[in-house]
This record gives sequence, structure tokens and C-alpha cells, in this order.
Amino acid sequence: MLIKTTTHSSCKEHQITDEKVYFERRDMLKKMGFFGAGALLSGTAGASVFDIFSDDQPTAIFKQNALKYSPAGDYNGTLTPEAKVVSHNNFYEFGAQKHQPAELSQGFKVNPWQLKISGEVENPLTLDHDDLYSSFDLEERIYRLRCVEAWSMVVPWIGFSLADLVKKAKPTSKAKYLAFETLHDPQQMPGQRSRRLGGGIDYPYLEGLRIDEAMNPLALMSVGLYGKTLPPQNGAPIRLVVPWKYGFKSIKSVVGIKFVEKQPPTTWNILAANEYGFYANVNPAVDHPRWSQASERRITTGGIFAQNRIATLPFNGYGEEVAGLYSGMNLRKYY
Ligand SMILES: Nc1nc2c(c(=O)[nH]1)N[C@H]1C(S)=C(S)[C@@H](COP(=O)(O)O)O[C@H]1N2
Ligand SMILES: [Mo]
Repeated sequence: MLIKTTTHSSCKEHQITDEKVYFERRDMLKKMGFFGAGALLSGTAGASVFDIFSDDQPTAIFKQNALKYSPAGDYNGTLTPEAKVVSHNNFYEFGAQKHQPAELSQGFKVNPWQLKISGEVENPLTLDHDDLYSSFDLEERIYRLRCVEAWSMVVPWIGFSLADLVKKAKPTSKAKYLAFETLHDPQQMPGQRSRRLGGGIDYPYLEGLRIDEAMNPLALMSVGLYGKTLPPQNGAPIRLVVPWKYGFKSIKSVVGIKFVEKQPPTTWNILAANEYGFYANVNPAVDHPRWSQASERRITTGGIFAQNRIATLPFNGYGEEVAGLYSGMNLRKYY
């Protein structure tokens, strides 16, 4: 990935206010019984609880389950302000500069939407727009996101376990990998019309996971953040979040998940195989050919070059949960 030289120096009161409003809303939901084994949920076991939402504007989603995951390591309650999470983005389909996805994706239509689950499965299925919010138990998970470019954030996602989707699809014994695909719609995605704007990528954007990685409880299909449906720039209406891997694995605006026998091709690996591997596990001991991965800039409220620099942790701090997936593997070779 190219290091961009555009800076954003917005450190504004309202970003802190966003966070305050978020926590106040959480408190309110808590009082209303939406957090934990809420009273309103009794008798509706298995049903998701969410409010009426419009198609294009991020709106509130009520979570069903108690918070099950929280970031390890240096995390001390500091979320990246919502205003940063939705304005400092990598989504090359809407431009390769950090500020462009928020600006160029605002008319993006996410309803109707179809996510097709196909390939080596007994139960192929298609999830329509509304199914994305109602087919699986939604929960909130606060994860660190570590971009391969050496910046990071802490994001309160809403979503469901990818493992739940895998179980529903019933993989055959031949299914060894999952191949993910982003929407290909040059009319809506200007980066797919212009190689310069789209960073030279051949679209659609492709990603993949080994099936045991997909089954790990940390792997999340996200449909929201900060208590609302995903804004377009963060991958509406549904995107993958794999917190122990570099951010480029967390593919946005997914329309296809195919279960396959062989390791599938992936976008950044196709573009520069010596820089971006299939595994892309966060690893401070293996540098990118053009920069160190030993530390990272934690995005807080300021510009991208003025952040506190912190040590990068193996598997982004989730080693306890995922290191076992790679036991015996040479992580320098399989970067
Ligand atoms: N389809 C698609 N998915 C994508 C990308 C992209 O350009 N296109 N960028 C990736 C990269 S490099 C990162 S760091 C994360 C950023 O997610 P965020 O903007 O929600 O923080 O999305 C990933 N998913
Ligand atoms: Mo990234």
C-alpha cells in the first residue's frame, strides 16, 4: 500500500462530543434493557432486535448480547472518535486517499443488496438487505484495527460471528478456504472507473481466509459501528473484520463468499506479492519491505502524522485467541 502524504489536521471538540453522545446512548440502552440478557428479549430467543432503519443513512441498531470482546494490551477505554473512524478510510473503490471514501461514497445504494454464499456448501444461501440484520445474533465488539500502513484505531463494531454464517452454510469436506468479493459497480464506485483514483487495483476487490480462520470466534461480519448501521465509507452494508490481521484483509461491501478447495487470489497479494501475503497476520517482527512494522500510529483526534506511537503486538494483541491457528508455520515465509 502506498503511504499517502495528505494530512488532515482536524482536532475538534465535536469529535470528543461524538464519543460522549455514544456513551450516553449506551447508558440509555442499558437502562432500557438492551444490553445483557435484557428483559425485552425474554420470549424472543434467537430473534435479532433492531429498529427501523432507512436505506442510506446510518441509523441506530440495538445490540442483543452483552459485550463479549474487548481489546487487550494498551487499551484503556479510549475509542477512536467516531468522526475519525468515518473520515480516515481505505476504500479504494471510492478513491485511494484517506479523505476520499467519505466524500465520494455518499450516494452509495445498499438496498437492495445481495450477499451470495456459494461453492463447497450443502446449503448455499443468499442474504438480502434485511437478512443481514436479522439472520444472526448481532453483538457489539470493540476491536483494534491495525492497517499495514502502520496506523491503528479502536472501533466499536456491531455484527455477527462469521462462524455462525459458516455453520449455516454447512461446508462440505472439500471446503478449505473462503473467497470474499466486494461489489463491482463502476457506475457507483468511481475508483473502479479510473485506475488513478482506484489505486491501480483490478476490481472487484478480493480477499480470503482459511476455513479454520473463518471459524475463529473473533472473525466478525460487521453491519454497523458506533451503534449505527455502517456508513458507506466503512463498507456498508456488510464487511468483514479480522482483528488479528492487517486491515486490508477486512474486505468491505461484500457481495460474495465462496467456499473453495484452493487458496483464493487476493487483491493486495496480486498487486505486490512480495509486500502483501495471503495471511497478513499483524507481526511486529516481520517488516514491510518499505517500512518497519514494529510500531504504529494510534489515530486519536489529530492529524495522521501527529499520533502517539505505540508498540505493535503480535497478532495485534489477539495471540491468545489465534496463535494456535498457525502453530508450526514459519510466519516469515507465510506473511
Ligand atoms: N473493498 C475494499 N475493502 C477494503 C479496502 C478497500 O480498499 N476496498 N481497504 C482495506 C484496508 S487497507 C483497510 S485498513 C480497511 C479500513 O477500514 P476502515 O476504513 O473501516 O477503517 O478496509 C479494508 N477493506
Ligand atoms: Mo490498510
